[in-house]
Amino acid sequence: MTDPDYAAACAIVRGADSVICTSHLNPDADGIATALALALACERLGKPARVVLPSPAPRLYAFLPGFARVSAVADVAAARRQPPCALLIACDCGDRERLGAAAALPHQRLLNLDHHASNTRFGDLALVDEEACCSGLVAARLLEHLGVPLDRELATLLYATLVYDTGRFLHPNTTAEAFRFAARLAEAGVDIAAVNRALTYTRSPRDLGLLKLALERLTIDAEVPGLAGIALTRAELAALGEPEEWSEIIEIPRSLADNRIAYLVREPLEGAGARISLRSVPPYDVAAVAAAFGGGGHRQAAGATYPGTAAACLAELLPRLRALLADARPAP
Ligand SMILES: [Mn+2]
Repeated sequence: MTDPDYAAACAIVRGADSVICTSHLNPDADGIATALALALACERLGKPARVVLPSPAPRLYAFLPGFARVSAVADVAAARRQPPCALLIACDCGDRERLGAAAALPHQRLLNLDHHASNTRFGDLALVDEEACCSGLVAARLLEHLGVPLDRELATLLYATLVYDTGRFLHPNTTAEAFRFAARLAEAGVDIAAVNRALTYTRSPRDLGLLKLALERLTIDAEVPGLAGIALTRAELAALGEPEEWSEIIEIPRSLADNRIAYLVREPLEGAGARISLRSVPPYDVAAVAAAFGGGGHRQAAGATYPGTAAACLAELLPRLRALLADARPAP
């Protein structure tokens, strides 16, 4: 792991006369708000900047400053038709494939700004800080190098990335640095309670219907303590429709006392296969399990896509998770 080269990233941004900021497929608050913050900062530097995502941004993030400017490209052809830019900045995206159609946006150079340990270092420059609790913190450090001061709008965007990626200051990435970052953002004028409300009280009646279904499908593993999860089939989801955001469903198994690994396996309504989401407490490295399925992520939060049904996926996934729980010994 090499130290992130902020000076080099700064030079790339300074040298670009137009910028597009993007993020991964099914972007979350860290990806969207980091992209918005960087676009806003580029404009403060006098550069035209756009935010173009590979899939639509969930409406629940409409409170983010500048959200109305976010657009999405439906496919590679639509991406190729976009006006070209000098610099494409990929935010919070661990590998090129996760950029989806956004990888086809016409650009001269690609800056990969991220904090995933599994980042493949794609692009002309990889500004990857594995120690950072969120991509927003990497963006904040880049803004410092660029000499863009934190105003209320920028700070609100960055605070949203921090609250989201730390699970409201709950996950192991909630470090002293995370709190220092929060304090700086609060001092810049963020309405902390308003952002927390906007990121927390977001459920629609359909979301609650899905929570009900997920609770009914909760399985506490009979073989290994500390393992629990939920599997949802396409047929089960068809009546409800997919939520904009899946992240709270896996919180159900995770919320069990003494849970060590939580999983969610779901068949998407559109397309084949099943999506795997994994969460763990240290020292259990679920990124390694996700990697075995061609995915990636963080040691304590990772995901992958499986080519078969949810049932077939569980048949392969559960033995691996049980083995991980049996093998790993907590650090002394
Ligand atoms: Mn992130």
